[in-house]
Amino acid sequence: MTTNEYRIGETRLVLVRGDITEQEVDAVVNAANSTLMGGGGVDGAIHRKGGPAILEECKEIRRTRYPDGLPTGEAVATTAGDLPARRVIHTVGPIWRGGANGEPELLASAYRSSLGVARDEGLRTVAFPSISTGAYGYPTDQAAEIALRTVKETIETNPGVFDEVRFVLFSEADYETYRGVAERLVR
Ligand code: AR6
Repeated sequence: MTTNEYRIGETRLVLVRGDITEQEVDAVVNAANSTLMGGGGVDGAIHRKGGPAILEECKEIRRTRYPDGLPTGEAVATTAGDLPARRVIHTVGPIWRGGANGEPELLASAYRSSLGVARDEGLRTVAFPSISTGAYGYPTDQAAEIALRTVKETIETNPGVFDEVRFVLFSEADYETYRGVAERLVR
């Protein structure tokens, strides 16, 4: 298996090439949209493999907490249904519109909020996909820079909270992009 491991204090930062739905972790993060009603890419795979219990809980969250949808950059947790993870943390990354419309801050917020939900629920191992770089069109090199910098900062400001934060990259090219940034930022 293709994998690279780094250390930030007591926390492992791991890059793996693989499928987010197969991760045996406390929480997998879903690259969702504001409706929380499912979609393609990571979102489609999570709902398909996790089964209907996830959508049922998303509907309840919409009804009770977010009638207008989950805002970009925020995160909520549900059951992971039939997935090997314990929980799914749904977050919404920004749609790329050229980069001058708050995209970097919103993407950082999606990572920070997801780790905040994990911390609040005591979820110590968390797996992320590359948020916003599929259907939402965020350039992968720029997204990797924000993802890794934000996760590193969040781990550093929350010592002892996370055992492992894992990035699960679907393609070899994405994996190499994240690895190149990690070698510079985390090494
Ligand atoms: N495991 C890991 N990574 C994956 C998987 C998987 N099973 N499937 C795709 N990727 P995307 P976004 C990669 O489009 O850009 C949905 O319709 C993919 O190659 O899933 O945040 C939602 O409902 C890419 O590198 O998320 C939203 O409407 C990365 O995951 C919208 O797409 C993210 O691609 C969100 O778009």
